[in-house]
Amino acid sequence: MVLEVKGRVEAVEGNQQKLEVKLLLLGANSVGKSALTVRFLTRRFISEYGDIESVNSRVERIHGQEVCFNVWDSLYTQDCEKIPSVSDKQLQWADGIILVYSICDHQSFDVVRQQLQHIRRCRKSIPVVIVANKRDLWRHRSVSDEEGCLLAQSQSCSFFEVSAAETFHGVLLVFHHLFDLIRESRVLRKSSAGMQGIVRSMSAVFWKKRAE
Ligand SMILES: Nc1nc2c(ncn2[C@@H]2O[C@H](COP(=O)(O)OP(=O)(O)OP(=O)(O)O)[C@@H](O)[C@H]2O)c(=O)[nH]1
Ligand SMILES: [Mg+2]
Repeated sequence: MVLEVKGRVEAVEGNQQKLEVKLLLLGANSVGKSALTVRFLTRRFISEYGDIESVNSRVERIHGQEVCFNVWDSLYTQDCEKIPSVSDKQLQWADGIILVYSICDHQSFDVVRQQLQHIRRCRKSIPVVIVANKRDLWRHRSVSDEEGCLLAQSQSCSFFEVSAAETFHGVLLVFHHLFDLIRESRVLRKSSAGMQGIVRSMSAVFWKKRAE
């Protein structure tokens, strides 16, 4: 069951704008999507999380600005027909995506690769961060950090290796980095919409003059 939260609002409180971002966590089973989410939301690692899909929020102040993070911790459907297990609803909802795999599970890396291909087909320029989780289990590593890095580079994503079990700060860095990417992409969208407006008005003037 998905607990829905309020839609995107940029509320104005006093003179301050409150930014709202929607982050979606995807990846195979048991890679640590819930562990990363709970770490970010509560700073805690509680080891067992159950299989509940949910959207939860946390408000933070970043560079003096209030930011509301809405985090959708998804479930991976094992139905082969549905691979890559990313719904249109999820893709339309999200402002940014965290793709998680476990460094001890090469299959989970393959799932991330498939999900990323699907995401790039549907939403070419959405900000994506790839997270290699369970770094503390490096003795059982089956995915090298070069593999993760190369995949990220080839699809214009960022890449982090973390351990939800070990540290809060590494996890915080991932969420803050994705927030920065989303903010940059919004600025870019606004300025390119502005440029398009200028080009449209200039060409209207040009065609009017030619017609005279
Ligand atoms: N050692 C270690 N274990 C982790 C780490 N992150 C998660 N785990 C463990 O991995 C198991 C699965 O973690 P979850 O967060 O439930 O994984 P998930 O991706 O949400 O799994 P599903 O919701 O079932 O798809 C749990 O037993 C966690 O305690 C980590 O960084 N290191
Ligand atoms: Mg989970």
